[in-house]
Amino acid sequence: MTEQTKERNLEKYRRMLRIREFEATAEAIHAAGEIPGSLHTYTGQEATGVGACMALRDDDYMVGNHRSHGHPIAKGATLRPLMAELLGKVTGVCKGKGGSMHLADFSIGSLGETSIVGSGIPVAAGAALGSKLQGNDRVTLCFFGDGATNEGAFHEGLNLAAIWKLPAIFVCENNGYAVSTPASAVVPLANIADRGKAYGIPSFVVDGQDVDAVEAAVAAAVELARGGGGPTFLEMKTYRYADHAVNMGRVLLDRGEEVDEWRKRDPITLYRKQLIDSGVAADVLDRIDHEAKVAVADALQFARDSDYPDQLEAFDDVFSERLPIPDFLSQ
Ligand SMILES: Cc1ncc(C[n+]2csc(CCOP(=O)(O)OP(=O)(O)O)c2C)c(N)n1
Ligand SMILES: [Mg+2]
Repeated sequence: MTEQTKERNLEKYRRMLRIREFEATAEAIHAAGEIPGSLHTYTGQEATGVGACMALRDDDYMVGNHRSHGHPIAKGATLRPLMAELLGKVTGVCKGKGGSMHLADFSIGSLGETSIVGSGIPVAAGAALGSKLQGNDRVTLCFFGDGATNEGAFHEGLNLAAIWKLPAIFVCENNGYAVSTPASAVVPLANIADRGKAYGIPSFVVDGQDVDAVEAAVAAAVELARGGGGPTFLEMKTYRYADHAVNMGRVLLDRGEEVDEWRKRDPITLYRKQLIDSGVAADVLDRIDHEAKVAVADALQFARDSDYPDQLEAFDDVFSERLPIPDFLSQ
């Protein structure tokens, strides 16, 4: 293994650990009342985000969804503004006005997310169309869940990408459920990848627990898209350990021993073993683990120390005309 490959592998491990630690911390402080609203954790799905983003260039675009804390971290975002955004602070990546489901960070090509399931797919097609019209070679990668593939926006977005041969990569993170509905109950196919094939898009099933397999599949898709060959659809088989979201009311779903079964193929445990088998010393990995904890603790401290936005700025940075500030706010 070359030194460059080793460094790259350690970076994948580092980003997966950062996501896991970030999510554990977010869940804990949410329970303590420090984060308003709901929180959809990404724990268990780290390899799909990290493998995919490691195959992108820094200036490539990425579009996420409601379960997207992990995606910007996977693309290399700094943690402080992300954590501050979760806490609604002015130092947040969207100045505290977006929150958990709106972590847009243009500095790393993250075009953002929305809570409307499937809505990122036509946005990604639009970004890819923009690159094509501008004649640059940026690609756009879009993350969405299995549930999103039942939305009209999915089908419209894929069709446009196919007929216009857009430089887009569609990554379906099939974690088996949409809230409490099993994918098997609403998708009459063994593989959601078959939906991409129906649009004439090269489509593949990928082991979403294997970060190297994910990276290789996305790298091939990137090469095709950059070379003008059009979109690829990748279905990543993965799993979320936690409930759909915290603070949305307990969704009654007994997954039995399924969670434990998936934990046996935990993406971080698997990768750690793989790295050790390839000759990486355990203490090198332990140090990365420790650094991830320190980085997330630092981000949390930064977020806690930051101010809330001034309420007079509520109408800044929005597309609509500025509304008159009500008297009770301006006093
Ligand atoms: C258009 C729309 N329909 C329904 C919802 C409510 N909702 C929020 S998340 C979600 C499930 C999405 O499942 P999936 O796409 O598989 O993503 P996952 O949560 O599993 O990552 C639903 C139905 C919504 N936000 N938007
Ligand atoms: Mg799902």
